[in-house]
Amino acid sequence: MAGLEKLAAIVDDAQLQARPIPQLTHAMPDLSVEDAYAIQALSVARRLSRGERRIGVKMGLTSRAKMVQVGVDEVAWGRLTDAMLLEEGGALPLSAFVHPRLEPEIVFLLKKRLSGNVSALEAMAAVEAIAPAMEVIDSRYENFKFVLPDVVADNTSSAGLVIGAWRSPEIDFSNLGMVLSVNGRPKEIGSSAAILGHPVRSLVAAARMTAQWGEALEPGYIVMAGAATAAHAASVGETISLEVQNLGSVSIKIEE
Ligand code: OOG
Ligand code: MG
Repeated sequence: MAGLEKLAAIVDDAQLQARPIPQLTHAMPDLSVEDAYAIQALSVARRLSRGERRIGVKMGLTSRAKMVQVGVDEVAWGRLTDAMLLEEGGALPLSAFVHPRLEPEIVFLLKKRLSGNVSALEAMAAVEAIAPAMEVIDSRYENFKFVLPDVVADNTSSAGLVIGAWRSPEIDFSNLGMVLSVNGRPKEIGSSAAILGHPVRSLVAAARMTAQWGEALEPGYIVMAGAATAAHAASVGETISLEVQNLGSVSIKIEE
């Protein structure tokens, strides 16, 4: 549909130019979540046609803290590409983003395909490794304001990710302390239990929700479980780090 293609170009251009746009639902209050996922798929197809490679899926709004911060109370997912990967310990150029925020996450690396309704046990059996991660979210909408169809069309605010060292998923990651620090001072403190009660539930939800839109979680994919706390709005000069109990840490420095 041409209309959806046009909307996909609008969100894609906003991302490319790091320029905020009005919420799509302002002009189209009836935009459905279904059309929003179609816009997301088309906008990510534009990225792939520019040479980016699909690397996985991110889950969003899987914790109460996140739902409250943005005022959307439904889980959503987005598509990750290799262009979003940021070097652990490296720099994040603020000018390449509209108004980026960082948030503490746990990420899964899959060794088996997962699709549709799977149990937590089946989901765990597909996990090769887990790692601490920070996601950079950057809503392309003015003032970081949106409702569900807006954020879904905007690839669920996907912008960047910093992934720490991978380790065996055998460790119990149901309730690990997660501390997001800014210049060494704790800013957001939470637990992996805030992610749907257990992060594996986010992986189960990812398998189910992507299948609803004709996709599967493929071997080699990474799946971000969603943030355990509210996100921190980044400023130039900050070093932002995340420490996850028993899992390790990641950090990044914010530059111009
Ligand atoms: C939507 C994306 C939410 C998460 O981890 O909850 C998300 C947003 O807050 O802009 O990535
Ligand atoms: Mg996130």
